[in-house]
Formats: sequence, structure tokens, C-alpha cells
Amino acid sequence: MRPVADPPDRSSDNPGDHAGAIEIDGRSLSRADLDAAAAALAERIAGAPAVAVRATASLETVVAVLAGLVGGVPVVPLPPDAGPRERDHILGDSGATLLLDPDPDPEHGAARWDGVAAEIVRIDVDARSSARFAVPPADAIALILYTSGTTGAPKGVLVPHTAIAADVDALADAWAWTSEDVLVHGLPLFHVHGLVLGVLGALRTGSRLVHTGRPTPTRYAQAAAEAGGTLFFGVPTVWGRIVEDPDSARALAGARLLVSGSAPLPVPVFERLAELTGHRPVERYGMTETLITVSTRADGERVPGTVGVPVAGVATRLVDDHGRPVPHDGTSVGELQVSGRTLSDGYLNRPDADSASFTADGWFRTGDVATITPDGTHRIVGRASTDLIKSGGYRIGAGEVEGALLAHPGVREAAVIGAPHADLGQEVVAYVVADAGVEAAELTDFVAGTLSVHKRPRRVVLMTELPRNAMGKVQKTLLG
Ligand code: MCA
Ligand code: AMP
Repeated sequence: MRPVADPPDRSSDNPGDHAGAIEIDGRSLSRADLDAAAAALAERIAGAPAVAVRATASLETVVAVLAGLVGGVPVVPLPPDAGPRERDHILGDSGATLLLDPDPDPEHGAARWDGVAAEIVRIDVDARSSARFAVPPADAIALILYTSGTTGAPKGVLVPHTAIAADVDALADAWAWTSEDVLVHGLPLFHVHGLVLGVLGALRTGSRLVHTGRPTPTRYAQAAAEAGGTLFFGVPTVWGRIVEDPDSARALAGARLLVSGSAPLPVPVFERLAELTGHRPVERYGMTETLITVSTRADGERVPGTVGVPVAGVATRLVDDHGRPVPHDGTSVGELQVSGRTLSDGYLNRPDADSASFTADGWFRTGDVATITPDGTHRIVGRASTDLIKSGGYRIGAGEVEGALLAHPGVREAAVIGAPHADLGQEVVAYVVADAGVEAAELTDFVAGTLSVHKRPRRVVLMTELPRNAMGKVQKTLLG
């Protein structure tokens, strides 16, 4: 297998001769310099069982991830604003012995690592080495990506090199994505969308990457005008904000392909985007555990509200509550299961979660509910569990936020739901029974400080008691 981050046309005699440059928030590195900086860091981390990376949207993060890939050390991206509760869980569970930080300078917050067991290593994008490394075995783990379940702390998903290579190659085929493209996005670099597709996809296809730092309408418009962006990635919240800014949206007219994913793209946003840019967006569907498995094709029909067909190397099926097949007739609804080369190797240290998520014949239970037409077009109609929330494209487990709230000394009970929200798709809302004197805003800040900022409840409703059934179970359907 070609190494994950190698472009298709790299000659082994001439490793640096490639134009796939990368620019993040105004700073850039040529592909040759990126490779040399990654090789220098790979020498420093060699032999570690795993390395964590404080994954800011920066060149440093790209260098660190590439160092792990070429050096054969699994990389654990850490949300840059992860509070102690989330950070300590990820570091402890993953067994990362090194923590690579773009900016560990005491003045800029070495205090954030107080009490952390891992050795802190500064990522130096100016270091250079021409060292070569043995290509890691294809089934080696490339990334351990932490993602929320319905309850408890996030689980580490083991993503092998093969799955990433297979997924990027399948998407390159679906989207006619080549080294001629200029990829533009401003997504976070600690999840599949921004990191696997948005960075490793660019490196593997050889396309130039322009990361806008933040995914704002004006920055996307600027990248279209000034950098000649052809391929744009966004979560639905990003596209929703772009259509609210018609001038920025119109600036994307010269692009080749606009791609939406990570959450359902509302039909009115699809239609407005088509009106303003002349492009019907391509929608694709996936999960951390499976990478991207279903997508509209660049040469296929783009129907609002649908996510297309399985990508190369992936098969899908629908099952009912008893595991029986559900017909692909476009109307029958079932749980979507997927199999194929893009699947992860399961969860780190969680055999219980593995057996709950994978069927005996090796298919992954997505927990998403879908229909499939006879010609294979998928429509995601919802999720089986209401305790997995999608807000701004981030997956947030109700149980993790409830646990964080209950750690506040004044909180007695907490129930968290995802309420419909025009901008974010869903917003995290917490219903809390607390001691007198505890304020809603204080609880929002408390969660933002112990987990990641995006997991904070945007609304906290203080109550005297939570609605419970006769068994004492909170009735979340009565909230909201
Ligand atoms: C607000 N802030 C706070 C607080 N309140 N900080 C501390 N305490 C508080 N109480 C600050 C934040 O730090 C931040 O500051 C600013 O307010 C805004 O933050 P936030 O509210 O999070 O921003 P937003 O405007 O709501 O973000 C919208 C977004 C974001 C940009 C669309 O949700 C986003 O990046 N989403 C992408 C998620 C994603 O990539 N998902 C892919 C998962 P400051 O401004 O200083 O930072 S992978 C996946 O799903 C797969 C496989 C797939 O299919 O793709
Ligand atoms: P994550 O593991 O953060 O990638 O979240 C995966 C979940 O995001 C899936 O199980 C779906 O519920 C949701 N998702 C991703 N892409 C789409 C899409 N295009 N339409 C609807 N839901 C999506």
C-alpha cells in the first residue's frame, strides 16, 4: 500500500518534489518542508507507544500528525481547549507517553499541563531532517480518535492506516478529487472531517490545502478569490452561515465542488446554496468509527436530503430491531449497518463497546436510521438514540455532559438533551436540579472548563425536580 500521506505521483527517488503545499491561517509550508519537518519530529518520537497532539488549527498539528504517520507511532489528537476532565481521560486511556504541543511556552499556558504525566514536546515546524523510515505495516494504527458515546467518557476509536488510505482513495474517486484541486476549509483538526479528509486527504491526493483558521463565510470567500479554491468542505452550520451572507456565497461560484457532511444539511440551505453559488452541494455521510462510507458522486445526481451511495469498498444494509433485513425500497426505515475497508478496528480498551457495536459477521451498527432506494441512494432520517447530540457538526454524548455537571458541588441532578437549533442543528440544553445560589451561567462555564468548550450547555434550565417515570428513570421526552 502507498503510505497514507504520500501523493499519487511521488517518486521514491525524489521525495520532496511535489507541489502539495499547505497553508493554515496565513502561514504556509511546501510539501518538501512539511516532509522534512515531520521526519525531524518522527526521529524524536520514535518508539513511543502513542503520542498525543494538542490539535490546534496550525501547521504544527499537521507536522505532528505526519510525524506519527511516517514514524509508525499512533497519534491521539487532543481538542486544544480540552479541560482537565476530558484531557486526563484521553491521555490516561490512550497510554500516550508524549504530548506534542504547538506552543508549550510557560507564558502561553504551560499551566494547562499541570499534573499531566506525559512528557511535553514542542513541535518545531522549522526543524528539518532527511531521515527515511520503514513504511509501517498496513494494519498498524494511525490515529486514535476520541468520540462520544451516549454515556460515560469518550471512547478511543482505533483507525488503521489502511482505512484512511481506502477512504481517501474512495472519496477521490467519488469527487474526482485530484492534485489539480485546491482544497479549502476551516474545520477543527481533531476529528475525521477536518483531519482525515481535510488534511490527510489533501496530502494523499496531492492537492494544495488552504485552511482558513476558522470556517467563516468571509474567509471561505477570500480563499475562493485569492487562492483559487476549487473544493470546499463544511459542516451544515458553516453552509447555513454562508447562505446568510449572500456576497460571500456568490464568491464560491467559481469552485468545482462544495461538500457538506458531519450532520444533516437542511434542504433550504441546500437550495439557497445552489441559488447563490450555482452549485448543488455534494452531501456525504460517515462516522468516526467507519470514516466516510456514503456519498453523492460528483458525476451523480445531487438530491437535497440524501447522502448518495456507498463509496468504493463499502457495503451498506438496513436491519430492523430484531436484526432482520429491511428492503431497500426507498420508504422502509431501518438501522443502517456498514462494512468494508474504511472501518476502524474498534474501540481501545472497550471490548464491551466493540461487541455492542459490531455484528457477529463484522458489520458496524451505526445507530443511524435510514432508507435506501432500489438504486442505492441513502437518506438518513434520524438517530436511534436521543442521547447522542450533533451540535455544529460536533458529536456530544448527553451522558458525558451530565457527568461533568454532576461533578459540580452544587448540582444534585442533571439531564441533557439536544434541542433543535436553526444555526447548530441541535443545541445542548441541560435541565438541572441544584442547590440554592447556583446560577445557570456558572454551570455553562463549569462544563466548558472541564470538558471542551463546544460541549457546554448553551442553555441551562434550573428545575426543582426532573420528570421521572415509575421506575425512577428521567423522562427526557418531557423536557424541551
Ligand atoms: C463561548 N465561548 C466560551 C464560552 N462560551 N469559552 C469558554 N466558556 C464559555 N462558557 C467561546 C469559545 O471559546 C469560542 O471562542 C467562541 O466562544 C465560540 O465558540 P463556539 O460557540 O464553539 O463557536 P460556534 O460559533 O458555535 O462554532 C460553530 C462551528 C463549530 C464553527 C461550526 O461548531 C465547528 O467548528 N464545527 C465543526 C465540527 C466538526 O468538525 N465536526 C466533525 C466531526 P474563540 O472564538 O476564542 O475560539 S467528524 C464527523 O462528524 C464525521 C466522521 C463526518 O461525517 O464528518
Ligand atoms: P462523528 O462520529 O462525530 O463523525 O459523528 C457521526 C454521526 O454524524 C453519524 O452517526 C450521523 O448521525 C452524523 N452524520 C454525519 N454525516 C451526516 C450526514 N451527511 N447527514 C446526517 N447525519 C450525518
